[in-house]
Amino acid sequence: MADIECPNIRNICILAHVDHGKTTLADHLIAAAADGLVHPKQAGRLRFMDYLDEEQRRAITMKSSSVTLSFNDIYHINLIDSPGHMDFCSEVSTAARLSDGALVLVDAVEGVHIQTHAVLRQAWTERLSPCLVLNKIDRLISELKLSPLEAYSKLVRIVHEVNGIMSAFKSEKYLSDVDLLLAGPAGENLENLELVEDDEEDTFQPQKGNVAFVCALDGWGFRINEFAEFYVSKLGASAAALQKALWGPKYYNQKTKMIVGKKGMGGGSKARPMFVQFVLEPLWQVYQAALEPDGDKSMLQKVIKSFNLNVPARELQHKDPKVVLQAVLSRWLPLSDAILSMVVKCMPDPMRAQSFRISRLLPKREVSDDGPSSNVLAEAELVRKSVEACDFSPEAPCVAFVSKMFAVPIKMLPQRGPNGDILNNSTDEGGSGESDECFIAFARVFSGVLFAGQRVFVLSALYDPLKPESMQKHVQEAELHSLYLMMGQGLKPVALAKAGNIVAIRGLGQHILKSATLSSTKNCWPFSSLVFQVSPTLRVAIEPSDPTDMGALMKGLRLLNRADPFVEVSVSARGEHVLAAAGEVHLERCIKDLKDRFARVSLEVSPPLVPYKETIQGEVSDLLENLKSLSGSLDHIERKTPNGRCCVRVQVLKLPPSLTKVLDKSADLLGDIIGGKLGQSNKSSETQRSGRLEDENPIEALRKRIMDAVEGDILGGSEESDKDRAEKCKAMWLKFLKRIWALGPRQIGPNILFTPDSRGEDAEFPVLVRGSSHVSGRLGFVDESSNGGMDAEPSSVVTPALCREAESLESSVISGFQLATAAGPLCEEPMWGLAFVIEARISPLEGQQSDELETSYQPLEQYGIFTGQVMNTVKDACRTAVLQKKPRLVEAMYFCELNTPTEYLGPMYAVLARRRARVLKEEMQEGSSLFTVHAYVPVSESFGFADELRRWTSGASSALLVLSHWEALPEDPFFVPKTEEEIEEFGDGSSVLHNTARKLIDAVRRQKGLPVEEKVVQHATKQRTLARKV
Ligand SMILES: Nc1nc2c(ncn2[C@@H]2O[C@H](COP(=O)(O)OP(=O)(O)OP(=O)(O)O)[C@@H](O)[C@H]2O)c(=O)[nH]1
Ligand SMILES: [Mg+2]
Repeated sequence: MADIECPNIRNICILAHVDHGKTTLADHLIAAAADGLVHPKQAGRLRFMDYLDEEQRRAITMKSSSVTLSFNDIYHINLIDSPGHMDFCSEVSTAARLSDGALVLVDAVEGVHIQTHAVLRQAWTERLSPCLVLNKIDRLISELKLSPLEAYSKLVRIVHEVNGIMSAFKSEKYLSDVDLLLAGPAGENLENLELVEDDEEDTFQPQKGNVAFVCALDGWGFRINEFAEFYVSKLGASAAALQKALWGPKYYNQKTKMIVGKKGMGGGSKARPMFVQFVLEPLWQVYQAALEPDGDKSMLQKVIKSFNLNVPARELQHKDPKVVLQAVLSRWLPLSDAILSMVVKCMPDPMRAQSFRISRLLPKREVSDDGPSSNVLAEAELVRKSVEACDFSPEAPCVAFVSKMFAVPIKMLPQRGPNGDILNNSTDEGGSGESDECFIAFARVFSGVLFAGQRVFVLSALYDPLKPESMQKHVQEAELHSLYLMMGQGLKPVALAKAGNIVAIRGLGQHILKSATLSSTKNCWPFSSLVFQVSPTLRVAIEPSDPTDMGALMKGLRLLNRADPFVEVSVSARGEHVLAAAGEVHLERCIKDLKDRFARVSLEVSPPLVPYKETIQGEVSDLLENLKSLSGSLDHIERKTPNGRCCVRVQVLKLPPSLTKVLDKSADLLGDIIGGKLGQSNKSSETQRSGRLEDENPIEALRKRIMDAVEGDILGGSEESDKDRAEKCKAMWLKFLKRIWALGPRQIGPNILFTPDSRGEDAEFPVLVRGSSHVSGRLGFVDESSNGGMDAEPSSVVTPALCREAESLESSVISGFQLATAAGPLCEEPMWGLAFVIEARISPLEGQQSDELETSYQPLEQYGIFTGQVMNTVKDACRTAVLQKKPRLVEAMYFCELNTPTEYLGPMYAVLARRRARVLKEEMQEGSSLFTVHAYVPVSESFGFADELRRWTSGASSALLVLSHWEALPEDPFFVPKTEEEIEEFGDGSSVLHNTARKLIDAVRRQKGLPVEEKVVQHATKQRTLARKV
């Protein structure tokens, strides 16, 4: 590796939707370009990169892994195969970070799918140079039986669709660039506008050579370049002209021997584009000749002769026509040559790639470079420059990025070092010697040279070289034990790795949990964090079957947490060990790993812990009614503290749904704003360069989103005639936004506590706990400084002491609200999208009890208890208020994409119906018998969904699930038939009702150990008394 020049290195990954053929393609590349790892005969069937048992068993890739190829003896290609299943999409992020180019595969029959979108976005965000590979061309011929012309239009459509996706990303960037310029200081912008690149050209163009047409299963493939060269002598045109003409509406006029447009063909009906005539038709002929019983076998001989192919007679005379076909095609159009020459030609070497990936990898930091830190900054800038240049000289600062850690059994490690010396693998880095697993870092060197035995700094993503306190927390020193080249599962020891290479590093197991930056100097910024497209949502509780194995389980969970970049291990509030995975397949693999490798004990796994929320019924159109009742203060719950000194009145109403969504989505940002981490006035001129409004002034952006949400919901939902009402309603809401006291639960949730209206009076409880619109202030809805404005209470019983007491009770009211929103009345799940107005009033102590003797010490002693009482009363009142306002259960929904052949539509719909799914759209895929169906499926119904679907459709349907949104069940969980009609329809309630909401609530309550109202005997017949007759 050491003697390969940087310009001859390529780091690439293969990305695609699940099952589009990534691993099959990798097999062929490995068979052709990695010495003896895969025999050419096995290529395409071995699935070399799927070396885990679980991957072979399920036939899907679950992790990304790399292999080093050498092409034409000069190029050194690091190839990373990635998984396509949604559950493992974090592995796509880790693969993309280490690569410079991406081969994006699309199944020519199935076309673009959700994961295709996701991987294209990943490639775009990581600034990879993509090439398109249209795979499974053979299926167009032998399965769909399309004519060459039909196949051509299908391929054109796919290329067009993929380009459409890319151009959407580009225009997003274009718009944000323009925004940025327009937001800058006035005057100088307009002329700069021309600098913004409006790249209208399609990303993928077969004429440019970045699109390949392949059949990975049979090992053939081509770009139009190969055909262009072949036809030079036959058609008498230059290769460059043919290259341009072999795609798109270009025709060859046989008479004039000219390349012409459609018009030039003079309306001849047999005219077909050159790609069809010169590329697809010969291919189709070869297929027909080989596969059809009466095929013209001389056609094969013709191909063999004209291309001078060396096909052994043994293979040509094989009985299986497929073998014959493969023998000819894989020699005529070798797959690995087509792909690897495309990689070498269209993908950048590390030096060029790093020069434009730098802004994503190490974004420029805006810090003033004066004072004592200027040395640090100067060196950090030097490091950045050397990453940008991919400086691989030994003197350059050494920087590498570890994108994930993975576990390898120690016995699998190579026994000998790079020079043939025997390695001592048992001396493992402290701590993990207790297990048989060793942790290896999957990394890329971006600058300098990394060598075994080197000492480096390990910087976590939060490290800041300018903050001394960061030095202790976010940086560690480590020694690199050994370096390896990865050959799929195999590791090949190397002494050093230069910038621009992908390596595996041993010796960091104790220092890195998931990802990190390695650097030879502390004066270096950490690389930007990886972007994951989903978060782990499927949670289960785990415990050992034998309680004495608890220690082993804890150790196992620790190891699993290290070995899997995406799993989350935590301890729940009730002390359970909770494992969160991305989906069922991922979860199953984690449990298997725990049982067989990391913990090695038998485990009990709970049914999935499905998260729910609780809300109340209400439509956007009801909002105005809600608001009216609020000011009339009729519709409230009143509770008193046990000591009778405080009276709490609570009203609850539903927030506009879009507002709830905005609050939920911006939880992190809200946390920062409310916690005071983000100030109001960070709109300085330097930060304006960094990007859109979001980055520039997040508070402003959030405020705008909140206003838009309120406005959109209220005005959007109302009819033309209701415009007046809607306007009024909007004005009222905007007023309410000035009264936000707190959010809950955990200070950031999607529920709001409004400050009470101070106008109401109450003789018995004269002093109001007013609260403050603190959150409104932080969000900029009111001026924080002008907040307050408390005028003295007029009444004579109100003493300053009492006012102070009321003030000190504010935190109790907030705590009560937080507790209530964290655990609703239905099944103690968090509340969702509710607004509370809590009016807590206290009465003077003396007024009531001044005659009594205890008065003198009561205030002191009662003080602590009183705050607790207020808190509990507020909590109870809030929960009761929700119960009174038609409570509803909210469940999480998956967006589901299904693909089914027409004949299995029936069973598929049956499965969907059983799972309470809601179908959004169904679409026949053009030119095939496949239906694509989009639906929402509740998370609670999704377990075993894919398996059931497979069973009922004999494996012909596939489904992919992505977490989508929260949705309230319209059903009333407490519904009992009352009117005559209802009783007629549903029975009198004594027989089992089909109440899904109630069933779900009871299941959660049972899981949490809460009381459940159950009738155990449902159809009891009168029991006989068995009198004992003696
Ligand atoms: N007919 C045909 N089948 C193919 C072709 N390429 C791959 N396949 C089949 O498609 C299936 C999936 O192939 P894989 O290579 O495992 O797909 P993958 O993209 O690696 O799948 P994941 O890693 O699970 O996302 C296998 O059954 C292959 O045999 C092809 O060119 N033509
Ligand atoms: Mg695969």
